[in-house]
Amino acid sequence: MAEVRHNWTKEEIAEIYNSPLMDLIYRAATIHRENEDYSEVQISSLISIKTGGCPEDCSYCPQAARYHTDVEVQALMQVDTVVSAAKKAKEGGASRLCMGAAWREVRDNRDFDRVLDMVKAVNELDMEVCCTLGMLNEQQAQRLADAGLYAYNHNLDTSEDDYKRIITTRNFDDRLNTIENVRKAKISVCSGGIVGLGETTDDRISMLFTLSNMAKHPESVPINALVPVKGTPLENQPRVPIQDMVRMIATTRIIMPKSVVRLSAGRTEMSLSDQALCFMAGANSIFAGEKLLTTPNPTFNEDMQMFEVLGLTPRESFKERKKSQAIAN
Ligand code: SAM
Ligand code: DTB
Ligand code: SF4
Repeated sequence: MAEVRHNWTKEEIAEIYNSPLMDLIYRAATIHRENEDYSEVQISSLISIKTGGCPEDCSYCPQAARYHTDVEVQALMQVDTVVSAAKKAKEGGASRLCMGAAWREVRDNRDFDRVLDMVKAVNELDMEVCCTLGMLNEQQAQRLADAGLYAYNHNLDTSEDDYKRIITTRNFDDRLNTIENVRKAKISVCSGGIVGLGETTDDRISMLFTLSNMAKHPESVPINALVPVKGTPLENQPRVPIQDMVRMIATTRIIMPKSVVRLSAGRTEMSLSDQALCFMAGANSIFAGEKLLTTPNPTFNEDMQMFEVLGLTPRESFKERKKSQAIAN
């Protein structure tokens, strides 16, 4: 059984990342197959509950107010709309609903109260509820936990050194603080990054170093391929070669063997065989549904056909919690 380590060095991670591709995939696949449910893929559905008009300057993001993109600003959704979308996602096979808001941070106002109501309502549908709302303080994380939030997504996106090139309106430590607040409230942590921002291999390794040296690894690690959007500073970035995605996913699987690794944004540009390589390399989660937050994603039907071809099955909700309860009883 692969040991869960929290003391990986950058040199060790670099050696894994740079190993011959076939060896790397084989090693990651071997570790992944030690997990009893290796053919199960966790399906999350994304919903943008508040779109665009964000004050931050994340250079990849179509929702930043300062860039001129085609994204239309939309105020916070009503609870009913979110509940209908959640029901539809559940029927399509999603076990988790992730609600995203184009906010820099959560404020203690009526909008936050409404998000708490959304969390309660989706929880009642027996779905894992996830939010990604920007920065949180300890009290806000606790209020989300009390409402029944299962997971919180807050990505590092790139390395500490590269951070200022990508975002200037907050710093890397702000990100780590929010993750710490989420941990303190005992909410499951979802944190990963983006490949294709123009970062170096060292930046990728350094980001994985930060994640894998956390006292507890994030339960989910999303690996996004940049979706270059017209109007953002990164609009002309070339698409990430598939081997880079595979290297990132395999390295993540090897150094965080028990985490769920999510093949996240960028799947519309990937063939079935590209994605098969990612699953072989240890990816065991996807975002499903025809839209991510503002950009396209494969449809549920396309994904179900892919699962059929690859012999993969959707994972039921609350599996981790059920597993630990079974052990405790
Ligand atoms: N505003 C909150 C925040 O930044 O934490 C939550 C929403 S934000 C859109 C969530 C994540 O989406 C970002 O951290 C980033 O990793 C990812 N993302 C945004 N735009 C992207 C793009 N064009 N391509 C790939 N990933 C992207
Ligand atoms: C994550 O790691 N990727 C998702 C989710 N967490 C919130 C977001 C991807 C966004 C891609 C660009 C868009 O659709 O706006
Ligand atoms: Fe705002 Fe989040 Fe987009 Fe950054 S990534 S501009 S914080 S919505």
